[in-house]
Amino acid sequence: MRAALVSTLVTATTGAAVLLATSASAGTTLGASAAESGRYFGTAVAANKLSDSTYVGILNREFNMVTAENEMKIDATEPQQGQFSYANADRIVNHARGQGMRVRGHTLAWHSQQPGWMQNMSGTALRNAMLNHVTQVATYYRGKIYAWDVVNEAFADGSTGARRDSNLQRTGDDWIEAAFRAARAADPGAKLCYNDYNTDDWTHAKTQAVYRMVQDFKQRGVPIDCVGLQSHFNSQSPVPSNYQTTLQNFANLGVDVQITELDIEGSGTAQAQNYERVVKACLAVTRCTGITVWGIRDTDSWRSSGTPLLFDGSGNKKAAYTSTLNALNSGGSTVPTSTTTSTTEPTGPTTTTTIPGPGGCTASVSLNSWNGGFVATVKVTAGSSAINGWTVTTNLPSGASVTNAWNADRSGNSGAVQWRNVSYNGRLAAGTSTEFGFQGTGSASGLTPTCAAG
Ligand code: G2I
Repeated sequence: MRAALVSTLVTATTGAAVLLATSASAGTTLGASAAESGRYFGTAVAANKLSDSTYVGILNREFNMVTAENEMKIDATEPQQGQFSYANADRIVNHARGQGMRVRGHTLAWHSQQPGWMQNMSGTALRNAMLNHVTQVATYYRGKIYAWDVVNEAFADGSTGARRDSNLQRTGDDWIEAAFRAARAADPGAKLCYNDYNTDDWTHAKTQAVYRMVQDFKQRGVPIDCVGLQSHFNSQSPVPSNYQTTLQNFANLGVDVQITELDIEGSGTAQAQNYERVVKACLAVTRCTGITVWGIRDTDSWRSSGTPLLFDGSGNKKAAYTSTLNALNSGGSTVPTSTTTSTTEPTGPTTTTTIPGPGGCTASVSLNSWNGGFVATVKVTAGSSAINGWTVTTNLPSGASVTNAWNADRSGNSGAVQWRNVSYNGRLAAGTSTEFGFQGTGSASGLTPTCAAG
């Protein structure tokens, strides 16, 4: 009798241990779950809500990427020509980075939310003002932005596949590529995205037109690294059945794909199922690198009456939250540890190497090289245990030296250069990653970083 009881207890204990092990392998927040396949999960943030403790509590707990909802737009950052204003954007960027979150920059060139002085400009003066804006803002935030929405919403809706008419478009068709070139020169370590809405259905003329532009940019060496699909869905604009096809077709052009402003109007099970479909479509596409929802609580949304987000007005998780988390935990393709970004003047293939380090982390590098210079993006990934800090060593070939760097402290600038985490990116949960980068002169081909934890 006594023996039987002990045996039952052991069985129960074993069962509990198995359950714990199962739940420990799945993330319990959106950000952690997305990170398990190398992706991020982000949200739009409004600076004036950073004093709302419910809002900030959810933000810090759930998300690992942030987009300023309005604070980095042209009217906010250059309200008077030549006078730049970053206070509200800085509040968001500093909050995000202080929490170890990354930042998407939204947006450098757009027909909307232009300050009055720009709305009234045209021709060469406007083109130059736009390029100066791109250069100034991207330079100010250089090294702090994961991806820029360089150009936003430049194509017309409807069946024409034409560019949207705007003062920027009237400066000449090449305004988009000029903006991308200026952004690359100003912030060479950031991914550069084209971002738009109504580009989710593969059969739509607008989707096809954006696709052709990206294809053309890739063929001609215009620097573009990613396409953002805003993905604002409701009953007039539902999640299309070919959504995954659209994501995959853009990715096949050699760019990353990001879902940049997701919201889906509705409620209950129907809304939850739509979120699940969108998340699963991204997870199925290797180069779909992350998802951002356009706000935290329904009451924070630009379409609040449609209750399109993952938390209700009180900050409670909705059914859509649960289906999103479960979908993120259901697996899917893993984002490659390194992605290649384009350069204006490529001189050879990008080199990517992964070498396991001695203690608990690995590092891989993605190089953008041109004649006489390079930008290296290094990805540091924790092994099967969490780490509290890391040191990466890069042995630069002779003649190469580092000119500037971001997201890591450096010792040395040639030969064996050591890189140490900074305050906000040393702690990495098991299997998660962070990136730092540096720019240099000479050639860094064949770079093989090693990583040590601690
Ligand atoms: O419209 C939804 C999004 C479509 N894609 C580009 C995004 O940048 C855009 O975001 C929205 C913001 O969510 C709104 O918050 O962009 C709107 C403006 O185009 C933003 O609305 C503006 C209001 O129009 C202004 O009256 C207000 O002063 O928000 C401003 C700040 O609250």
